[in-house]
Amino acid sequence: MPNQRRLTELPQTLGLDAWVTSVAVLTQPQKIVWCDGTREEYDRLCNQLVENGSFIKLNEEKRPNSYLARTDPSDVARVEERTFICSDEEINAGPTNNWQSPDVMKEKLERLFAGSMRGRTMYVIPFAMGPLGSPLTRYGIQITDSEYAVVNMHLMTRVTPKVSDAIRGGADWVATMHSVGSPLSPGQVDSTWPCNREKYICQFPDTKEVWSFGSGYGGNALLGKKCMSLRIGSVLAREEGWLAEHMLILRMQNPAGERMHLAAAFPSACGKTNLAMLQPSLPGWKVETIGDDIAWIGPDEDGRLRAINPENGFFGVAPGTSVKSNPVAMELIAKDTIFTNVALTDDGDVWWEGMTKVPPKHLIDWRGKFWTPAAGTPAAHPNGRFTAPAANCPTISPDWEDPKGVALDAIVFGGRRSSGAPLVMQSKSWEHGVFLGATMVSEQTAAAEGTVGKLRHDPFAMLPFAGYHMADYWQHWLDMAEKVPHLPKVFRVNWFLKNEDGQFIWPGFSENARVLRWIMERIQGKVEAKATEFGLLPNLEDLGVNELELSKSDAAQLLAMPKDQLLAELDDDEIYFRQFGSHLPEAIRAELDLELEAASN
Ligand code: OXD
Ligand code: MN
Repeated sequence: MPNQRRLTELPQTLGLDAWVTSVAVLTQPQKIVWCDGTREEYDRLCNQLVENGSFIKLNEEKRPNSYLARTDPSDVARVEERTFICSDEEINAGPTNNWQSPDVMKEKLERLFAGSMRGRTMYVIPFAMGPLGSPLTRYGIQITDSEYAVVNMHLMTRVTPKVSDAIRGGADWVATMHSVGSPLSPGQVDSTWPCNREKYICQFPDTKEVWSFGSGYGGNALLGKKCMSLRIGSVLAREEGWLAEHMLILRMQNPAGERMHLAAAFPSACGKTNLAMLQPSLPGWKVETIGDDIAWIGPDEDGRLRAINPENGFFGVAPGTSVKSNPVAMELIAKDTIFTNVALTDDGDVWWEGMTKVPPKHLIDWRGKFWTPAAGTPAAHPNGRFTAPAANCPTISPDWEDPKGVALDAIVFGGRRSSGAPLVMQSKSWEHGVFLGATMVSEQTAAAEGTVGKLRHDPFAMLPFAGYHMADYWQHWLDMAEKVPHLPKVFRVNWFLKNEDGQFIWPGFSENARVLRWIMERIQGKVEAKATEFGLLPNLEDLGVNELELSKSDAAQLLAMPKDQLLAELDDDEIYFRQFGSHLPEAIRAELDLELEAASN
């Protein structure tokens, strides 16, 4: 390789091939491989990962074509503290993002990337987010020195040379580069999970670039997902008049064959995958899965919002997934799956907390250590994951790759709240719906580094993913009212209410179908709701609560909104909103004032 040179020109100006060369000049890999997305390539890289000890091939009879990876214990989740929005102007990143000036950050990154791929292969992955041919689909290129990232990108995106051909032919693209930051000197034995203690996940929204350094895990390393589809995606969406959202998409069908489509935003690890694959407890009702994590939503010619899932697979949280909580996911991951940071059984299969009531007598835990139930530590990491192709999902909708997407009837917001937020509520209006999204609060989970269980504001479940000023993002949502005559109805749900004994009140999982049925019947005008100043509530009988074994007091708590708690939360929202200054949309301020007044009376 020639000597290193600074990357002064933008990828899109340089052109794809010259950019790839310039990255190689900087990072000094041993060789460059252009990925073709074929099965042969996937198998070859998986075999290579097995050979160097990074992958364990699972028992072919129990879990065909599947692998287990164990990360370095310091590289187990998204690193929000190390994630930066490097917009030209600091104000455009807004107060909820880490910001650094693009010039300063690029200088720092160039130093880190210099020689960072020595002794490794540099892969160039041409990928599409969205089905090829959809007007909503966008192209990206990921450069990476991680075979683990390549095979996961194979499952999560559409990797094809058609994308590089289209880019060379002038199509727009997002340039993303990734290095685990662990160069190899000649003869050095590689670690099974190369990474670097120093990590940077940097988005450059003005130039549509992503630079990710030091981590090999999930959203830090699979750059089509959070970095491109949400952080850069939200910026593209704002510029072009659409929405890039942290939402699942599903279709629900009633026994009469009538359908509704909904997109639902929940923070990471709050059950989006379970809801997307719901098996309704209600006879004759059916759910089809369209996506479980990201929705790209745009107006159509009929004045409606339509959504596509830009991903090609599922990167789901394994712990807690079981035949009871998500039988569909259990079938999905029965083959062709990459597991990360879960436990290995004696017969070469996987296990995690919650998969079975009684754990196996011994296991190898996610750190590779001998484990028994007496260990006192989880056998699987709480953010252990499975990566599986969407096409293997038994409930995948026949229309999930429809280039037009599906027309949305409902938008749902949800969080993990033990009290204060009722099981379900409909917004009073679009503006009130945006207010409900903006005031989302949820208990933190293991999907990101931080204190699990701590309540945090997570507006629209986009706190870690909005690529620009959060309050401007709310305004963009509000502006949809002028562009889209037939907007979806907006709802907020909370499956996680607990009673005084700390027990979950709502049975959840398949019984969540009762809430979706109510949402559908509201949209169809089939059921009444109780109007309150804070939103529209169901009548318990319309949820069929009497068919569940709930105590009277538990049932009453499902829809409780104690005014003192409401007031305290609204006061907290008011303080939270202060950081947005003059960017806070007037409509949001007005909704807050209305609720504050109502709660004080
Ligand atoms: C995810 C996340 O991986 O939100 O989807 O962390
Ligand atoms: Mn997510």
